[in-house]
Amino acid sequence: MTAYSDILLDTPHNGVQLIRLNRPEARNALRNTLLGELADALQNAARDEQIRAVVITGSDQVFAAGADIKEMAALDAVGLWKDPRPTYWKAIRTFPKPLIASVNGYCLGGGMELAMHADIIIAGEDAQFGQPEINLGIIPGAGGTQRLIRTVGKALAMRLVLSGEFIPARQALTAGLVAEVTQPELTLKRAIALAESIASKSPVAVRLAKEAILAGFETSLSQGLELERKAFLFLAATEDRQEGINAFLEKRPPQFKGQ
Ligand code: CO8
Repeated sequence: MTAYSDILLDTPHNGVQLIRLNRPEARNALRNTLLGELADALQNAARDEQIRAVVITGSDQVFAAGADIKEMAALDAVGLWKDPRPTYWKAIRTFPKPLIASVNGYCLGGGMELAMHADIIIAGEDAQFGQPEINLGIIPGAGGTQRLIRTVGKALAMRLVLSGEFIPARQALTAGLVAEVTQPELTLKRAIALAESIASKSPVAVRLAKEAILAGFETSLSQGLELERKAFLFLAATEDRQEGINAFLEKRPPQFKGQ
């Protein structure tokens, strides 16, 4: 397995790869090394048929405190333009398998944008979400303004981005940012259990479901319905669909193979 410095990879278990952000001294600030390693790990996970879902987590105190302010402060406009970060973000954005963020503590700036790249966020009661870039005289730069309005609507997106105020997990749940709130000590356990449950489904159906839902973010309803219809028809030709139906009729658990 590749050796990384800023992330830790657990041995995949029950089809789930756990990735831990691991820069405690900098509150998991997303320096280039970290984002590059994350992109690389996800690209490997995308190729590995044994891995059917990925969970990303931070520490008990912080998911990630944002971009690495010290690293980015050194970059002028041309430096930012040449920076590899957009390539890393693209690799995270296009990861085709389910990605679950398990969030405890601070989830700020680029850290919140990373969590929003996940398909599902599970948050501990202690989690705090915020886009404090405005306090630095800048704005979110990894999709924060766009994903927030599509996820929580204009009122809260404006409040978060313009004021830099944080919101607690419960409010993030009500706003639709977070899928579920847990006791802080149970967050990772729940995220892994959910990932394992998803990993036991047909990987083809899961992949197409993710693709169809994400398409809903950026396409018209009629185009989205068309895409869903085609994916639905495609799945009719898979062995997994037959296995799912047979298993139901035979009153046994299905064994999906991704075919
Ligand atoms: N980048 C770099 N280092 C950081 C960051 C960060 N985002 N966050 C914390 N650190 C470092 C601190 O500098 C400190 O280092 P040192 O020990 O060398 O002084 C160490 O981590 C510990 O930090 P604290 O003592 O502040 O830890 P606390 O547990 O008391 O507080 C907080 C944790 C609340 C998370 C606090 O650290 C904080 O507010 N961090 C910054 C949050 C923030 O503003 N995030 C948004 C970043 S901006 C962004 O994501 C997008 C664009 C960035 C471009 C910047 C260009 C100028």
